[in-house]
Amino acid sequence: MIDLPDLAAVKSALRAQRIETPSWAFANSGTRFKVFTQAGVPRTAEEKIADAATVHRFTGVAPSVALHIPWDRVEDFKALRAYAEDLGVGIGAINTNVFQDNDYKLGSVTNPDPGIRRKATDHLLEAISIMDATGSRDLKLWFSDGLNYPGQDDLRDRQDRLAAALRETYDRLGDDQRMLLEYKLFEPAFYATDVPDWGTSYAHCIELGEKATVCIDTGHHAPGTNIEFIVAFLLRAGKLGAFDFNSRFYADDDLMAGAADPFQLFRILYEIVRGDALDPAYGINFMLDQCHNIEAKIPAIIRSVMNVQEATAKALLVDRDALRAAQQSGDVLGANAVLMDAYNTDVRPILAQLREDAGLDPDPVAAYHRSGYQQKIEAERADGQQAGWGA
Ligand code: PSV
Ligand code: MN
Ligand code: MN
Repeated sequence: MIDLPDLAAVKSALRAQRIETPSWAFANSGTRFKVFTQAGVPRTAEEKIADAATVHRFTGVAPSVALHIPWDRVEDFKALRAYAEDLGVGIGAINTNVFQDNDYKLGSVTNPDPGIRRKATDHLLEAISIMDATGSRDLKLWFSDGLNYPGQDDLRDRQDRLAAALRETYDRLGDDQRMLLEYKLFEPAFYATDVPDWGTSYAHCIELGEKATVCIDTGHHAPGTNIEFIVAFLLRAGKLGAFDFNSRFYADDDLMAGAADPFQLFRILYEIVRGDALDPAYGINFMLDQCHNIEAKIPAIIRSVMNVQEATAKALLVDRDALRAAQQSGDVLGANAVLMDAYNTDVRPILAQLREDAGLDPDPVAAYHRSGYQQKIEAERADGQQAGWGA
């Protein structure tokens, strides 16, 4: 018989949990081989926000949507914020894009050409002005900068250029604003990436100051990387700021969170629970960063939110007293069994009950399909240019 921790505490932690959805996941996307377009996909930033609000309406835990600039550029960001708030969601992280311009072939903020570095840094500064208008707290930076060939550029000079751009950007942040520095081992550069790993991101964040923290995109590591170790280390150092959740089988697959390896998601969330970092007041932004190339987008995002909730519920069910006792006494198998007991618990009834208590349908995907929203957007969005990755 498994000794479950206080269920009321588990439920209240799950009620407080927040997951941020990415505007671009509602748009058309694909691989470099083909983009399969879907009916009803948003044409504008407003329509992406409307879809994000729909995900929140059925899940109750996704009250903010991250934007990507320039994909979501509008004339009036204050009006966009008001539009989102009217629909019951807020605008979350502002993601910058210094990877889709011909000028950035040899890099953005690390480019050897100072004029191109200026252009890239100005984009980062402009993103902070957008945050001023949207009320966003988080500036999310990911750089595609890197090298394809040994000798192509000076590895160390590029770190100096990166540090200078980050410093200028950091110094422009307001009191309530933060910088999230995302890392990625490879792609589009293949020999060397300028922010390849958590250690590089962490070192720059330490140098910058307390408003700079690391963003872990779960798809950005070498196969077999122990991501929960990174989580534990960064939490201990007070430098974990955000997640980009998604699943991978091979590379940066951007599949639904919790689909490829739910056990890994559980282990990550156990470290979050262990570090008392689940509560939104702690400040971690739990975002999704996904692309739904062949599956229906809104149900896939609802499913992803549910997968994160399920992994969280299991993490909260770990009997931490029993785990500690087993660890202290060197009971290897006992300690492992405590963790596995929680992982193997079917938490779906707890989450269904939680939703019913909150006045939601216990099955958000089925409720979405019944709602008629999909038919409505397919009819309403039949004309015009659909938004896509890069549009
Ligand atoms: C890069 O692979 C990345 O994970 C960054 O977060 C980008 O902003 C995003 O994907 C674009 O989809
Ligand atoms: Mn990402
Ligand atoms: Mn990625």
